Amino acid sequence: KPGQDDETSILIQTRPATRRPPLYKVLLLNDDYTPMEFVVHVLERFFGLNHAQAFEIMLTVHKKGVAVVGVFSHEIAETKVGQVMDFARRHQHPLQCTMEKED
Ligand code: NFA
Repeated sequence: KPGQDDETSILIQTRPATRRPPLYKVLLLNDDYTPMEFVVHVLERFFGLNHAQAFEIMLTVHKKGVAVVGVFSHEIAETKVGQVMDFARRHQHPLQCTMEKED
Protein backbone atom coordinates (compact mmCIF):
# COMPACT_ATOMS: atom_id res chain seq x y z
CA LYS A 1 0.00 0.00 0.00
CA PRO A 2 1.09 3.67 -0.44
CA GLY A 3 3.08 5.61 2.18
CA GLN A 4 5.44 2.77 3.18
CA ASP A 5 9.16 3.40 4.11
CA ASP A 6 10.97 1.00 1.74
CA GLU A 7 12.44 3.73 -0.51
CA THR A 8 13.59 6.09 2.28
CA SER A 9 15.13 3.60 4.74
CA ILE A 10 18.79 4.31 5.83
CA LEU A 11 21.15 1.53 6.89
CA ILE A 12 23.76 2.97 9.29
CA GLN A 13 27.18 1.39 8.80
CA THR A 14 29.12 0.21 11.83
CA ARG A 15 32.66 1.63 12.21
CA PRO A 16 35.01 -0.44 10.06
CA ALA A 17 38.01 -1.90 11.87
CA THR A 18 40.71 0.04 9.99
CA ARG A 19 44.09 -0.85 11.56
CA ARG A 20 46.95 1.51 10.89
CA PRO A 21 50.23 -0.16 9.87
CA PRO A 22 53.09 0.03 12.39
CA LEU A 23 55.55 2.92 12.21
CA TYR A 24 59.32 2.59 12.38
CA LYS A 25 61.89 4.85 14.05
CA VAL A 26 65.02 5.45 11.99
CA LEU A 27 68.02 5.66 14.32
CA LEU A 28 71.47 7.11 13.72
CA LEU A 29 74.36 5.73 15.81
CA ASN A 30 77.48 7.52 16.98
CA ASP A 31 81.00 6.40 16.11
CA ASP A 32 84.47 7.89 16.64
CA TYR A 33 85.41 8.45 12.99
CA THR A 34 82.60 9.82 10.81
CA PRO A 35 83.12 13.60 10.45
CA MET A 36 80.43 15.77 12.01
CA GLU A 37 79.95 17.70 8.73
CA PHE A 38 79.29 14.42 6.91
CA VAL A 39 76.54 13.48 9.38
CA VAL A 40 74.97 16.94 9.03
CA HIS A 41 75.03 16.53 5.25
CA VAL A 42 73.36 13.09 5.49
CA LEU A 43 70.57 14.48 7.67
CA GLU A 44 69.95 17.39 5.28
CA ARG A 45 70.11 15.22 2.16
CA PHE A 46 68.07 12.16 3.17
CA PHE A 47 65.79 13.48 5.90
CA GLY A 48 64.93 16.94 4.56
CA LEU A 49 66.17 18.72 7.66
CA ASN A 50 67.43 22.31 7.55
CA HIS A 51 71.02 22.97 8.63
CA ALA A 52 70.13 23.95 12.22
CA GLN A 53 67.90 20.87 12.74
CA ALA A 54 70.53 18.60 11.18
CA PHE A 55 73.31 20.05 13.36
CA GLU A 56 71.18 19.63 16.49
CA ILE A 57 70.40 15.95 15.79
CA MET A 58 74.04 15.26 14.85
CA LEU A 59 75.14 16.73 18.23
CA THR A 60 72.53 14.62 20.08
CA VAL A 61 73.88 11.45 18.42
CA HIS A 62 77.47 12.53 19.17
CA LYS A 63 76.72 13.17 22.86
CA LYS A 64 74.12 10.46 23.65
CA GLY A 65 75.23 7.70 21.26
CA VAL A 66 71.97 7.44 19.31
CA ALA A 67 68.97 9.53 18.24
CA VAL A 68 65.74 9.08 16.34
CA VAL A 69 66.03 11.00 13.07
CA GLY A 70 62.49 10.29 11.85
CA VAL A 71 59.45 7.99 12.01
CA PHE A 72 58.17 6.38 8.81
CA SER A 73 56.26 3.48 7.27
CA HIS A 74 58.27 0.24 6.99
CA GLU A 75 58.98 0.81 3.28
CA ILE A 76 60.09 4.43 3.65
CA ALA A 77 62.22 3.60 6.73
CA GLU A 78 63.97 0.77 4.83
CA THR A 79 64.67 3.13 1.93
CA LYS A 80 66.17 5.80 4.23
CA VAL A 81 68.37 3.25 6.05
CA GLY A 82 69.59 1.88 2.72
CA GLN A 83 70.34 5.35 1.35
CA VAL A 84 72.33 6.36 4.44
CA MET A 85 74.25 3.07 4.64
CA ASP A 86 75.13 3.17 0.91
CA PHE A 87 76.20 6.81 1.07
CA ALA A 88 78.36 6.22 4.18
CA ARG A 89 79.99 3.12 2.66
CA ARG A 90 80.72 4.92 -0.62
CA HIS A 91 82.51 7.64 1.38
CA GLN A 92 84.27 5.03 3.55
CA HIS A 93 82.73 6.25 6.79
CA PRO A 94 81.54 3.76 9.44
CA LEU A 95 78.29 5.62 10.12
CA GLN A 96 75.48 3.23 11.10
CA CYS A 97 71.76 3.74 10.54
CA THR A 98 69.09 1.27 11.69
CA MET A 99 65.32 1.03 12.09
CA GLU A 100 63.15 -0.15 14.97
CA LYS A 101 59.40 -0.75 15.25
CA GLU A 102 57.62 1.90 17.27
CA ASP A 103 55.75 0.73 20.43
N1 NFA B 1 81.46 11.25 16.90
C1 NFA B 1 81.81 11.75 15.58
C2 NFA B 1 83.04 12.65 15.69
O1 NFA B 1 83.43 13.06 16.78
C3 NFA B 1 80.66 12.54 14.96
C4 NFA B 1 79.43 11.74 14.74
C5 NFA B 1 78.20 12.25 15.12
C6 NFA B 1 79.48 10.46 14.14
C7 NFA B 1 77.01 11.53 14.91
C8 NFA B 1 78.32 9.74 13.96
C9 NFA B 1 77.08 10.26 14.31
N2 NFA B 1 83.66 12.97 14.55
